[in-house]
Amino acid sequence: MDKFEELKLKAKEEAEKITSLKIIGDVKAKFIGKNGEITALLRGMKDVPAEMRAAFGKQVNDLKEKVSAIFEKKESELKAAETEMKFQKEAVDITLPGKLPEIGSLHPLNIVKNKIIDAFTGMGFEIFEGPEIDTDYYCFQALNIPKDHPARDMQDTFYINDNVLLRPHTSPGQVRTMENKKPPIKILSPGRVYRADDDASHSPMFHQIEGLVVDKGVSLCDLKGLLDEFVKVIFDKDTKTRFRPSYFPFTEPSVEVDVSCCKCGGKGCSLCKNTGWIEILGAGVVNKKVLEMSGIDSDVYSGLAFGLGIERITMIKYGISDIRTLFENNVSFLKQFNRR
Ligand code: FA5
Repeated sequence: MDKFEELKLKAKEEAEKITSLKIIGDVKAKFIGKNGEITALLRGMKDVPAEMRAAFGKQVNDLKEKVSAIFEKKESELKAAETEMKFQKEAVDITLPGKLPEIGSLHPLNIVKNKIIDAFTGMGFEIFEGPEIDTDYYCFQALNIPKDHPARDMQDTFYINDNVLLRPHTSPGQVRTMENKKPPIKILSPGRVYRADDDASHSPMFHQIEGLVVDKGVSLCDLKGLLDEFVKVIFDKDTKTRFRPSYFPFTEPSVEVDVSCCKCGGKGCSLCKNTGWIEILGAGVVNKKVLEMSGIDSDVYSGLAFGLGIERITMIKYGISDIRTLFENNVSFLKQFNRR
C-alpha cells in the first residue's frame, strides 16, 4: 500500500514539473505505459497469493485511474495555457490607427487634360483624335506650309522618311476633320506630339489640344470670348486673356494668347518674369487657303483655331519649374496630386 501511495505522489510531483505538452506523453508512459511502473505491478499479479489477488488488482486499477486523472488534468491545464498564449500573441490592438490602402491618382497631365476637355465639351465641342504618325501633307502642306517653306523651321520635326513623320502638333486634326465633316464644326483634338526639343520647358514628346470651330460668321471676337471662358474654368474667375499678334501659316490673323499671371494676379513676379502675363497658346482665324484645301467654301464659312500645350498649362497651374518632372514618374511628386 505504501508503494501505491509513493507511486501516486511521484506521479503528482513529476506531472507538476511538466511545462510542455510535448513531453507529457513520455512522463505518463513511465507510469502507465507498456513498460510503466504501474503496468509492471499488474504484470506481477501472478505472484500475489490467490486470496489477495482480487483486492490487489482493484488497488492497482484505482491507482492507475488516479495517475491517469493526474496527467489528464495536467494536459488540459497545459492546453489552456498554450491557447491563452496563442491568443495573446495574435491579439490585435484595436486602439492602433488604421492603415489606409495605397490608392493611385491621375497623373497631373491627365487631371489638367480632363479639365480642359470638360471646359470645352461644356461649350459644345466634340472630341476627334488623329494619328500620332502622319504624312507631310496633313502635318504641313494642307496647313499652308509647302515643302521647303521657312515656317517649317518653327518646329524641329522627327521624320520617319521624306513623307512620313511623328506629328509635331495636333493641327493635322483640323484638316482631317474638315475633310470628313461639313460645317458647322466644333471639335477638340487632344493627343501626343513630338519635336526635337529638350530643355526645362520643352520636351521631345508633349501633349497638345487643338480646337477648331467652322461656321458662318465666325470671327476673332468669338475666339476671344471662347478663350476668356476657358481660362476662367482652368485657372480662376478673375483670370484675363490678352492677344498678341503672331504668325502661323494656317491662321490669318494669328495671335499668341497670354493669361494674367495666376501667381501674382498681374502685378509681376518670377513666374511671369515681371510682365504680369504668361503665354499659354497659339490661335487665329483659319486661313482661307486651309479651308479651301479641305473643301470648305471660304466665302460662306469662316473658322477659328487654337492649339495649346497641356504641359505648359499644368506647369503654370501647379507652379512646376521643370517640364521633365512630369515624365520622371517620381512617386513622391505624383502623390501630391492625389486628391484623397
Ligand atoms: C503650334 O503648335 C500650333 N499648331 C498652334 C496653333 C493651332 C496655332 C491652331 C494656331 C491655330 P506652337 O508651336 O506655338 O504652336 O505650340 C503650341 C504650344 O505647345 C505652345 O504654346 C507650348 O505651350 C507648347 N509647346 C511647344 N513646344 C513644346 C515642347 N517642346 N514641349 C512642351 N510644350 C511645347
